[in-house]
Amino acid sequence: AQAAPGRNYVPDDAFTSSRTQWWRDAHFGMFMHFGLYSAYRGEYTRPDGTVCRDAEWIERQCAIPAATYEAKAASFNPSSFDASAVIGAAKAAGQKYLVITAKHHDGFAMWPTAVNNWNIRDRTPFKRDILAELAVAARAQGVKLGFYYSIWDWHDPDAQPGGSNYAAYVTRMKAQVRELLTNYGDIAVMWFDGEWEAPWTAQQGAQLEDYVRTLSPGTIVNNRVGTRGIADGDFGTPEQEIPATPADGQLWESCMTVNDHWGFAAYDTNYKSSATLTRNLVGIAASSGNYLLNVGPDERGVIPSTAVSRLAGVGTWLNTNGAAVYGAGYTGLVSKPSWGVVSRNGNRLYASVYNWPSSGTPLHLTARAPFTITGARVLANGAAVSVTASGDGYDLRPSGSAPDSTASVIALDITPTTARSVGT
Ligand code: H79
Repeated sequence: AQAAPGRNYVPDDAFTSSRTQWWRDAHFGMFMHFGLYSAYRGEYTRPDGTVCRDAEWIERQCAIPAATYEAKAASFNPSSFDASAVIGAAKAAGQKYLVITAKHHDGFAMWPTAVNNWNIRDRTPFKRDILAELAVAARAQGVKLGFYYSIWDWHDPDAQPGGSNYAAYVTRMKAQVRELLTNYGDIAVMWFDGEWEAPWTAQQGAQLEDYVRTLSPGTIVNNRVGTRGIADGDFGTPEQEIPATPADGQLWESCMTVNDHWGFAAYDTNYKSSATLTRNLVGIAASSGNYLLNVGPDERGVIPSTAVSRLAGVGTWLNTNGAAVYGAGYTGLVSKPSWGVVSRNGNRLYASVYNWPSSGTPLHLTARAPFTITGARVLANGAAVSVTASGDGYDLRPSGSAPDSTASVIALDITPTTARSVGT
């Protein structure tokens, strides 16, 4: 959304617009960092034999000579890339959309762009159009598709600091964005990055946001297109964090890695557990945010199997407990309890219990506004839960042992309320 330059940020229609409804309900997407950097597998061996490690930043962090990085493309052949399997992994995880790095900071296009020859068709033996294959598979399986596009570009000569013709680069950027928004069917999300690097300006950000809106009015745009208050898209983008107090008048999405890197790094086996990923998702959804969880396919184009299985664990949990996430959001009705989180969808609260009580011990809900509970049951098994008014709220007493050690959900019917699945 845009506000006039110089004005303070004002909340926009993204909170309530039918344009963003699917995104606000979905809460969970897959981020995929896949590019020429993936060919390094996270390691660059210097001419002197020493090894430097990094992922999608490897060209910069390891000071790989430009000619060396360019030559790497001749051996980039991710022939095991299987778009149906990728989309299938997202579906199995319960993710409703995929955002793929069409172009990262290295400037390398993962599609056969007509704008330059720094792309997968002109430089690799692989040649296939990753984006087209994903578009077909995503449509077939009912997953929405978005593109990540880095405004910061380490390769285009006109985009370099001190370059003589940045305007020419911006023209090429827009031509690439046009390709992305017109050649692959409906594009659900445009996810820009690197907008903080000079000489990109707030005005150029506003023009680019306008450009996207004109070409594709339905596309949801992230805030890294420009500068807050001038061009800040539809949603904020906390990176590798779950903000404690996210409510600031803008939709938001936390992008986070499943291990410790965005791009593939063979040495990085520090995968988060399915339980951690699930609780991240539940907590984010209960604050009306989205969770964009990243995976990095390897040099063959294959998502590491550990990543796939950890994501699948989230999907298994969602198969039973998805009502606590999909279509749900923040409730101002109760304080956040110590034993879990509470989300809300209309006249139903979902108490996701992380620490299940021993028999008879109550889970206390502190009410911040008046409401009554007319029914309570455990989603996993339908077991009734005893509810009693207590002090500043209610005590819930479930019986038996926890149906799920990650999070067991108690659904509470409440009355009277105003339906509200997002809020501040
Ligand atoms: O695409 C992912 C990152 O590559 C990108 N945004 C996410 C989604 C990003 N670009 N820049 N930054 C994030 C911030 C810069 C971080 C840095 Fe570093 C710290 C650059 C150098 C030190 C991270 C750690 C990259 C290299 C080492």
